[in-house]
Amino acid sequence: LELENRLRHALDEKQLELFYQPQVDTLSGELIGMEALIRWRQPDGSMVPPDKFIPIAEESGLIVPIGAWVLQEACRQVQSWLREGICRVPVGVNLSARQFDDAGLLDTIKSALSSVNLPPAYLDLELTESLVMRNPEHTRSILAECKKIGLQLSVDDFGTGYSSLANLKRFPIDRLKIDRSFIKDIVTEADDAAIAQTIVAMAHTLRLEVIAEGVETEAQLALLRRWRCDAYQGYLCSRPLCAADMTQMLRSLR
Ligand code: G
Ligand code: G
Ligand code: MN
Ligand code: NA
Repeated sequence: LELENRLRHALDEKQLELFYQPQVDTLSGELIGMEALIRWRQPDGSMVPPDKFIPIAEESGLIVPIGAWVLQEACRQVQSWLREGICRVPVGVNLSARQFDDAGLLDTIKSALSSVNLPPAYLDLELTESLVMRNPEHTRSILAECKKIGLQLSVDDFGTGYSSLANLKRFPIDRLKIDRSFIKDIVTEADDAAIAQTIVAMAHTLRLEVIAEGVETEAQLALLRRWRCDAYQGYLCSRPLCAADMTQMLRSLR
């Protein structure tokens, strides 16, 4: 409860901040997108990692106003990069189940976009596999609305749930993100390599784009290239960067 009160305060006191992690094409190395990741900067400068406070935000319902802030801030930042002419890629925003069940979600998204006049294709919603499968009919109708608006849709942490790709195909999604637990040992474990390679091949059969998460080494990247995995995200390219550092990176790419 203590942490919950401090978290409520954090939102009002502007202690929350978004970091951005680049997503790059495996073959060309070109930037194709980025993921927004929330951080809580304490008054003393220390950072609380999201796994410490997102669960509390979810239980308390604070994730709804926090998530609305994340959508708003990500849209504002990308629009500012667009105006400067240094960014032409979408930003991925993570959504929790609780936000998905909130009747105001679509209005929140639309107003985040329209308040800064951001074209919807620059916003990529990241939904976990378990969120999608939890209430398939509800999910399908919301996702259909999202596609009608023109948003991008990604399935995050793919492989950790129990759904098959065939099941996912019934939803209007654009891309899969292979969970980093499957990428971690692809160089040394033949089984993990087989699973990851199969996910890439099946996703392509279903015309989904594939992003590998948690890529840390050149050897992992070499395998992903061989399998024609479209893009990756991970420390090999960059850690999540604060907005100022991301701005510098974008300027250096121009
Ligand atoms: O940034 P980090 O690598 O520590 O992220 C840890 C977890 O926190 C990730 O699983 C990510 O999905 C989650 N997370 C980060 N930012 C957000 C956010 O804005 N909203 C939600 N719901 N989860 C987030
Ligand atoms: O939303 P998701 O659960 O996919 O969150 C991404 C998480 O993965 C963030 O906490 C981010 O900091 C972390 N991450 C990103 N790249 C790497 C990486 O190369 N290695 C590891 N171990 N973690 C990573
Ligand atoms: Mn994510
Ligand atoms: Na993930």
